[in-house]
Amino acid sequence: MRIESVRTVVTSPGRNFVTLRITTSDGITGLGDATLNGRELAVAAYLTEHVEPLLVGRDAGRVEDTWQYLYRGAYWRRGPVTMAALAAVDTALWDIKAQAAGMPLYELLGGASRRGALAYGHASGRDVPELLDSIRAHLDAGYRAIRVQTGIPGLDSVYGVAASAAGGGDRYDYEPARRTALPVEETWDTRAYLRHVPTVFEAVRAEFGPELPLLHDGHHRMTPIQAAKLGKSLEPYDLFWLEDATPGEDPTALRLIRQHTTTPLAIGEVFNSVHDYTPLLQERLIDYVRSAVTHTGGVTAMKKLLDLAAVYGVKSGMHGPTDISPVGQAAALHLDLAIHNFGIQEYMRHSPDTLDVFRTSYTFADGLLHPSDAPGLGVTLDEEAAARFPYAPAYLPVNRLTDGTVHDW
Ligand code: EZ4
Ligand code: CO
Repeated sequence: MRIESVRTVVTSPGRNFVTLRITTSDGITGLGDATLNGRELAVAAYLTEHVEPLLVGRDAGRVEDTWQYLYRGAYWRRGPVTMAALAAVDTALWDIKAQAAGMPLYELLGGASRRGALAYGHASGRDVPELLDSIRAHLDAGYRAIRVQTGIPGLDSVYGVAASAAGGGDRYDYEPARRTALPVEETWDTRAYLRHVPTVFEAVRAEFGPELPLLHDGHHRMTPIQAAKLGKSLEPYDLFWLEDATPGEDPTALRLIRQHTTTPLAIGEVFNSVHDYTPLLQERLIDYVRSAVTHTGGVTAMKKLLDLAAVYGVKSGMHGPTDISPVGQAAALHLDLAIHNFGIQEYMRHSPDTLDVFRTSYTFADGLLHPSDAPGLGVTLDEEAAARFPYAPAYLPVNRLTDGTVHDW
């Protein structure tokens, strides 16, 4: 079975997505997600100019060989653009292989290890009453684990807090993929954040009791000692994890946090290689791996990374915001179902327009996601619908401290 044609599809049903479509001589079509939020066209150009011509005519069944060919063969390896492009090729080839076998992908990865993947949703509120409403709405929508993000007194807009959290819907609207030529700027104050967050968790535990798994995302904004302090002050509220406490580039930061707190740590949504994790795993500095299939070289690379994590007792917690396309989300769900060291899966519902372009078969019931038993990934791309939503530049916000200094967002 040869690769006959390859196409990179950029579509924007509410937000931008980059999808690789590979078609074989047998007429099977495989899909891979290559979306890199705010830098979409860099990946699209990498695929169109430097990957598509290398794929046509290759044996579609040689997944590992193609991965190595594109990774080692590029000489310039790693990095978010390269690894997202490679992820899309790899995922599309797995999709094809599983469809050719007539099986859902998770069967090729070893078969199901569980009934479904525990999902967590994103509750948020500008203040505590709004947050508690949002948590209730998520529980009503079926979530059995909840990420808690909150407004900070004195700050206008804060990462993770829906602008219209009133009513507590579980639809994403807080990370505006705003169709503007320039990123929006926000103001940040870490000391105000550190004072406020423990009071919020105290209120949430008082309302919902000790059992509900609660998560929180620090979004790379703290210094190591600030993160250590937050982890310690949140210990009474028994978090499932504290995510991205410090910027991802510095593994030694985690060492310092770990010396001070038993709050479990998750990191890695901006990582793109197993090599970003090796010191963190070997020194037992983290508890959850946050990478996405989409940003870490595909199913092949994620499986190897999670197998290495398993050696150190570290579990998966794959990134699943709405800037991972339904194709990337489905790929994650097949891995979630198959691996032994599954931890939790992030899940934000995509918009109706997105789900018109990407026809999914995965299900969410009783707090658990399941990729479905459709052959392959179980997602198809409606290219006519995709063409109705042309690309528009959109950026994540940029942060500044109150004195104007640029800060991590
Ligand atoms: O900000 O995916 O845990 N989830 C996150 C996300 C990221 C976005 C960036 O594109 O941190 O909401
Ligand atoms: Co995050």
